[in-house]
Amino acid sequence: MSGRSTTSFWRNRSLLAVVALFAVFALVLQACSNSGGDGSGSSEGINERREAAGLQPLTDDQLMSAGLTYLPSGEHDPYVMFASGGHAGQVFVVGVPSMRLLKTIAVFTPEPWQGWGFGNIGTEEVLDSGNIDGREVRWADTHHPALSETAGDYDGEFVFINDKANARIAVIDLRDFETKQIVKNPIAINDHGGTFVTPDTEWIIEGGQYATPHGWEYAPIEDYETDYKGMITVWKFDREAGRVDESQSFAMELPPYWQDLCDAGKLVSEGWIFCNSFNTELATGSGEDGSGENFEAGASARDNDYMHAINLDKAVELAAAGTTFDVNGFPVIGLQTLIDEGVLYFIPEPKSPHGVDIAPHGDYMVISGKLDPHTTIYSFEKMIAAIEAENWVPDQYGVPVLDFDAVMEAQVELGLGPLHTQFDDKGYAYTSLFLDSAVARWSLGGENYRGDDGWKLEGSVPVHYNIGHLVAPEGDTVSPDGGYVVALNKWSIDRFLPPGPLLPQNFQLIDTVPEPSEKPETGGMTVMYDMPIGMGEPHYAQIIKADKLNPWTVYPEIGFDPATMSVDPNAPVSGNERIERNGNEVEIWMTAIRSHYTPDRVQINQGDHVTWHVTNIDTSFDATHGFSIPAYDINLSLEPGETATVEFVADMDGVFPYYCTEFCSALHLEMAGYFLVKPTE
Ligand code: RUQ
Ligand code: CUA
Repeated sequence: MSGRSTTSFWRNRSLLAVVALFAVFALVLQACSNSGGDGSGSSEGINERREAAGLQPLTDDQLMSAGLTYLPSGEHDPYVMFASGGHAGQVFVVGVPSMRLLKTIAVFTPEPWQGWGFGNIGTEEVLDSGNIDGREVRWADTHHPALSETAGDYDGEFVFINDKANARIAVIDLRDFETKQIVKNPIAINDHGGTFVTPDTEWIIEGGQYATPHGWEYAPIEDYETDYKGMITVWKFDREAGRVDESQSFAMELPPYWQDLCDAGKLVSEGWIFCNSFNTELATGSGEDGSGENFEAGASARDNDYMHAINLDKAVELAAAGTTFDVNGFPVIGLQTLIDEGVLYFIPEPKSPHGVDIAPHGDYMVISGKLDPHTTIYSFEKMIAAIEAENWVPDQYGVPVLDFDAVMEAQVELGLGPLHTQFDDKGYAYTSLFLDSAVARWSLGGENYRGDDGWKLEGSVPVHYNIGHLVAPEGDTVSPDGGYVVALNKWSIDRFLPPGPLLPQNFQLIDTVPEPSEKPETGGMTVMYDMPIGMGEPHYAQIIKADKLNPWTVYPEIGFDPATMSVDPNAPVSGNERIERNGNEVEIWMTAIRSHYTPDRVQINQGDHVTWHVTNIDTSFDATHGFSIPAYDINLSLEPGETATVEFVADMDGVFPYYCTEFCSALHLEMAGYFLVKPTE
């Protein structure tokens, strides 16, 4: 926070950056000319080698990009990006600036490498908690990861993520990068504006999307205006327990507009949340008979939709006082109560908006309308003044709509299809332009940012192609870092060898260190690196300083159960391995260590009910063991110290060799056992 209040500070910082960049250039040039003789290490030498390998020669700019993104073996990235996995239902962990995929965290979807959902009852229970009315749902459309925050800054303790398709949210503990909880929203069947956290992670926001009747009960579409409902749910997060506390969470009933992205206020605006919306037209589609307009046209007819500004502090009081009604046993504050108690206000926002992003000081709300070339910046202070002056007219549901001109601070024309915005440490903002396939860099005005120099476009850089979100290091916190932007592109078209007609998505790393004046054609920005993602379409991402993460490399004690994050007193440990039989009940306590299981032969009878506990008693870095049983669909991944249990009825007779799926030692192939199921007849 310190020192970010004066523009002269920014100018000095910019000057420093220019000087530093020139120094780097000078070094590169010097290195090139020094070693030009024998060719090795120079751009000439590199290009000779490239040509021989059938690659294109590099320009000096490209050589610079390569040098700024390459990490020699063993060097770690200074930043880590958590990216949604889209309809893969997972979360990707990527090093920045190397853009190397470090892990895919299994969340809503079974994933065998991590042994997620293949018999380990700890993981099955987490997945089952996301079942809907007793039905197993084993995919998700993850959209917006949110790192936990302390005082508005990422603290590296947890990541949350929503499932747009089924309105669920998940909690991932960053001590072991494992999912601990999935919560199904009891009133909505889909969501979008989640997850976003309040500055101290007391609340996790989940905004709705396609309105349905509460509890997704049937109601005729003709009754859309009265029976269909929008919603925002706020989940109470219990940091101590590392879990959402459903008993203290609640929702708000909203008009059946399609709520979209949300963001939490911070600093001056702490205690408020903001969500944009579309389909204030109340379009209901065209139907079989072709009457009515399809959603594409119907939901974008009006010039304005409504940003929802919600006084969260007041809503929390109302919920605590029980001023709610029940939907599926979940408390909901009614729309009329929200209006009467001054909790909910609307602010007109340009045509078909997408994304609301709160500036680092909490003073501005930035909205972009997909069908408007401007980004619109609203002042929180002006919003409060308009509320106090009752400068509003009610909408069709009686919600006060604040006067646009009274609340708007500035509009900056950026280009076509502006979507999402991130911030840096120099008072610049970056907005994705979907239709232009570009990233625009612009300057925030006002005393907290670039003063009189602000509210103007600095330039744009083309990206490839169809950018959705973009992300900058700590770029949505109270103290963004700057230096990079990652464009999360929906299409890659010709960027990579086509692996069939389903093409990878494309993450592009952009250098934002140079000032706009140094490279006016692109506002100072350069695309440095392309990273294909051959999995679900990622939406949002967040980038945290790597040194804020402090994960375990082995579990703290032998017999540790990740489901409870504590030692399981019943865990097998060295010396107590055994098989106990009690009629049809067979219970096995087994240990795994390089390179054997104890016991390595288990004989039972067909039809026995088996409870099989396994502990990895290895305690060294990276000494993971697997445990797989063929045909029974069982596969565990046991990190050092971890214990897990599988439970099943051995209804198939036969001989089933079990083995370790991780190449853990020279005698890994010998890390096996026989599971013999003797037929009953
Ligand atoms: S989305 S491309 Cu956040 Cu789900 Cu905007
Ligand atoms: Cu343990 Cu292979």
